Amino acid sequence: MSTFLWGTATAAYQIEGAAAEDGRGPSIWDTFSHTPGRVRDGHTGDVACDHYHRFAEDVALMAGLGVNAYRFSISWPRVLPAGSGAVNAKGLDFYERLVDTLLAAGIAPVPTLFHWDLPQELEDRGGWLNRDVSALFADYAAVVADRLADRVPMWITLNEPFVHMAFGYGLGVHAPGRTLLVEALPTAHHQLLGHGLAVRALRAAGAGKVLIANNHTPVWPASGHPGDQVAARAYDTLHNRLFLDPLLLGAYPDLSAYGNGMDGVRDGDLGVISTPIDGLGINYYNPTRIAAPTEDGLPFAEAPLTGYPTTAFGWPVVPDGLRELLVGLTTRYGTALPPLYVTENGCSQDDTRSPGGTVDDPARIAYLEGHLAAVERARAEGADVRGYFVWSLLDNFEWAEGYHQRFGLVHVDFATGERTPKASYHWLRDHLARLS
Ligand code: PNW
Repeated sequence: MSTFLWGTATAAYQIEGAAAEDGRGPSIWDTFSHTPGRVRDGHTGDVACDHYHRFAEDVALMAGLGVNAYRFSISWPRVLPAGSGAVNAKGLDFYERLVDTLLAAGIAPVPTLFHWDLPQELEDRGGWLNRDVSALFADYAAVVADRLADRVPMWITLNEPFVHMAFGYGLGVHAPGRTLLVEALPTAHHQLLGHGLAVRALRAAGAGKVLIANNHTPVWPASGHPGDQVAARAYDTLHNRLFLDPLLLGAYPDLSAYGNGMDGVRDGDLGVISTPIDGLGINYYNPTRIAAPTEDGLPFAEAPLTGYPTTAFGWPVVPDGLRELLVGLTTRYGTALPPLYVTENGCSQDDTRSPGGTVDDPARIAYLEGHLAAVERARAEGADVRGYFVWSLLDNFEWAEGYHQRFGLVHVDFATGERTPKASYHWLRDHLARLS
């Protein structure tokens, strides 16, 4: 797989639906979305895009787009309904059907093993605050690899352990809805430990390449004032270094801005976490502007980043931030940095289907054009970027926003499940055709 990977990305809970079908167990996102007040308008992933039943149509859409890779995620509770113990063969069968359909279409399957849908039973045992979950994650990785390692060329262990820690355990805006602030830090260590153990389990099962997909951001101090500079460094430590230094350098960064730092690190853990990987997945959405804290609690405050176009989410559109990030990581980590893959990049827009059945999304085309050019500039400046995956193939369940944020290249009518390729889909198809 030395050719550049062009793909789209999705995640199980966001698209599959079939939440209670074929033996799938509940995850923390089922619990969270069914708790009133947690997700906008009470939306849930019960049906979502019904991809569980419509996956063949979705693979055909990707084939029509001309991509050579697909990043999806495997639902842990579909494979192991209680998180550990009994294997649900029907769950594995589904992913085997998906993988075989992709391969028949000439599309490389790139599964992510954990995209936030922890089996509820493991949350009941403390979730990622419980160190035991790290080893159970590796056991689950081995179960999936036993079935699929012969056909899957590239694996991703975790999706965005930073966002899962910060939103799920720190701020409570994602499942499992805990509000622990800095007390959430052990979930970083346990996720990273789970990653390292899973890398080893995957290799033992004969898996191909193994990556992790991190969410990273360029951190911009709000001003030159020392307080803002110090806060920006503290934020960079939490969002970027905490999830890369242990992986690539075998050591945690200085976490003294976060109280007692990292509890619960045992001898040998960092050796496991820094097990070599074959690539680093980068999910990029926007830079982050940081100012000195205004109240007690965290050592930084997020400041608005104005003067840029915004997505429907209100996120600033800053394509050059992707170049800055890719080149900045290359400079920071040097030879310790494995090849880079942009595993997510995209935007939500208020896309509507016209009576004629078309979906015009010029802002998404401009977004993609800008960010693809930024990847090219990064490569010209020495960043070893080997792939780019658009978030997302389909409009889908956007976590706490429910179905309100549409990120897809393909429009989904959630009442009927009908798929309509947007203008951006046709644009990307033509763009990829020109490259080959
Ligand atoms: C990612 N932030 O989440 C996830 O991997 C996807 O599942 C999600 O649909 C996509 O980005 C769009 O939100 C993020 O606020 C959530 O920095 C929040 C942030 C970044 C990424």
